[in-house]
Amino acid sequence: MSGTILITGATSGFGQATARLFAKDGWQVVGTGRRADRIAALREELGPAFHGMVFDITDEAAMQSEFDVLPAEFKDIDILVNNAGLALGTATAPGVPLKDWHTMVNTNITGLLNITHHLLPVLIERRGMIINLSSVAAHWPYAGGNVYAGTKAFLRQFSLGLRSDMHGKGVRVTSIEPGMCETEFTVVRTGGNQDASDTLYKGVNPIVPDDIANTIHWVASQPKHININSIELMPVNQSFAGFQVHRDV
Ligand code: NDP
Ligand code: 8X3
Repeated sequence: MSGTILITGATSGFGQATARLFAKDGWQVVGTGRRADRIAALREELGPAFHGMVFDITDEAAMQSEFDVLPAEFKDIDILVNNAGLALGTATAPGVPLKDWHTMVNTNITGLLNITHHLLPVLIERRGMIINLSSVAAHWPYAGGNVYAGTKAFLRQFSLGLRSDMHGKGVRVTSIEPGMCETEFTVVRTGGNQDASDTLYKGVNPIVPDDIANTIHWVASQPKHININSIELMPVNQSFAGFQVHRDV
């Protein structure tokens, strides 16, 4: 099976690994991101099967401009992977700058909605697929997760709602909900602190980007009568803790 896949956030982590895997498997790949140098490097690496789009996903006009010049051979998009996203900070709610909450909502929700809405007609026409990158944070609360976790819970529920709305149209929708995966995620979350990222993942044997790319590929490879609604996956070394209890004494 092959076709055309559009992956948001292809300049790093899950998105980059997914672009590489699908290109290797013979797909036409459209990859997006803000970092033009990374998009150019992917084009160099993957060749003419890759088309890059450089825009900030929160900027609807910039997104539209890139679609206006999308070459004909990349227009028939079969799969949208909504992957671009970020967490900012690990502080509890009172300590988080409001602008960080806005950035997470604008990126993980509003930007994702813009591109999804834009591509729904072609995805319906092609009886395509939408794969959304949610998170274990959608299910399992932790201190410091606040708005990031909220955006991922939105995405999980939005995926289920889209499934209902696509009823009878042959469009498949999947929510992928990973736990700890070592990418640039924690470097971004900590404002560029590579040491904090290295410390977080040390000894965890975390998920790696290729694991998520393989999961996305597996979802995309299912027969057309099967919809994978959601997949939650974690490193073996990450699990659950109990409730926290504060005593007023
Ligand atoms: P990375 O930081 O490695 O990659 C994030 C990608 O998102 C980059 O390509 C980045 O591109 C893109 N991106 C971020 N903000 C914007 C923006 N405003 N406009 C356009 N693109 C943007 O992280 P991951 O690969 O780990 O994360 C991918 C997704 O998976 C995210 O949605 C994340 O929430 C989710 N996730 C991650 C987990 C983890 O533990 N790593 C676990 C569960 C879910 P650029 O900077 O070039 O714009
Ligand atoms: C991020 C997953 O486990 O690092 O979406 O909070 S985790």
